[in-house]
Amino acid sequence: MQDIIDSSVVENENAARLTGLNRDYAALGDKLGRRGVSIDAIRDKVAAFGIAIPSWGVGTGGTRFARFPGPGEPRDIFDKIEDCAVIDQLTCATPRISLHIPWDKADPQALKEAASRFGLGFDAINSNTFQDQPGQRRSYKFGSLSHTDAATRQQAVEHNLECIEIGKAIGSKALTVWIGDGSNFPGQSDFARAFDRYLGSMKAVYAALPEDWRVFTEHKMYEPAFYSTVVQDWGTNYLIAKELGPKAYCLVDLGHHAPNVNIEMIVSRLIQFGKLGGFHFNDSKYGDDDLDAGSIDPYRLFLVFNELVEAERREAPGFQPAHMLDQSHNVTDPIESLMVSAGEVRRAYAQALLVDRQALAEAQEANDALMASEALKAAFRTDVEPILASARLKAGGAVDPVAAYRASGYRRKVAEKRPATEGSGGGIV
Ligand SMILES: [Mn+2]
Repeated sequence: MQDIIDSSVVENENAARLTGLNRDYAALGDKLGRRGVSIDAIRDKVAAFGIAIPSWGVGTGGTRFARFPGPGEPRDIFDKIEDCAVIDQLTCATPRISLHIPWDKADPQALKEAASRFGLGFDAINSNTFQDQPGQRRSYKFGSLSHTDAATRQQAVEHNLECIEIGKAIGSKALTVWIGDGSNFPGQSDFARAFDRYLGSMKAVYAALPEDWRVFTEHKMYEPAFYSTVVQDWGTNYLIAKELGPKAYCLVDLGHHAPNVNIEMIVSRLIQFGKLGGFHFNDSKYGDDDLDAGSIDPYRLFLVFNELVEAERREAPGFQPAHMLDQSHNVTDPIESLMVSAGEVRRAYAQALLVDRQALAEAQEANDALMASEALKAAFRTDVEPILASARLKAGGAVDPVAAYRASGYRRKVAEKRPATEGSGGGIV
């Protein structure tokens, strides 16, 4: 397996941090040991927790106002795969890439070879019927899978079928469908008829799924349509999964909810009824998926993971969620943001593993609200960084991925061979 960052850079950076890490790990291990928790067992679970990188995430994102690209932007999917390989080499947390079609369209064999050089595989494949592509016969301006015109719906269905074929060739096991369909004016769209048309289209997509595949539908409350969207919330998403059948699951993008919505409770409901397919992790202050995971509300991320760990512990039927980042890196180096974000997701997982579940259950049974809350807070307050760093080090990664990345000069080196990209125009990520 090929390394992109020179291993001597990583070794030097790690050597400078090794003594401190060992002391911190021993101190935390001692503290957890007094509670009957094995730090090594927690570290091994964290080390086995993988998060997929979306191919589009390694390019600088933007808004509809502007995009400000950085140096060395990836030119194509093969550059993106190399950037993803850097992230995985240093974090040892991101072994799979999630492709987006048609943005990443290339010879499937070449894609497989490029990824496997770095020990990477492919996660869910993403279809795109929210924008028009050059030469496309029919426009998605007024929708795709729910369009009033049958031929436009058929075109959108066929695109999803093509995504499944590409996915089969590269080893994906799931299709993620997010649509931009909706309306901007009250009365513009008949809610029920649009949803009927969407379900009809998705049934045709579902019928083409291979036996061992799953389809994830992703809800979003607004944008690009600003009055209504066809798949607006988890309730509609659940109806879709129920209508389609056992291979259909709901995908929860943390940013796609109204402010203050209790997302961890949605997660619990979907787990309880066997329809949680996976996540797009990110954070948001006002709306959508613009910010890095854990950057605004790490406690909420932890509360989501509290539900996931509980489901894992009780072996909830059908519980096999996919984990992916989906965020827009507008002002940072995307590689750095993705490394830090993968760490934040693992941090929430590690903290959730530390919840004293017996104490929590007892407090719940006794209606002791304060101690129930404290059971969660005690785990959340634990600084698990030594566990995360040790998991990376043991797997051959960097104790401090951002420091190793900066020391490597990777961005400067790729900027020499990748020409600067245009900064103007809106940036969809
Ligand atoms: Mn998403």
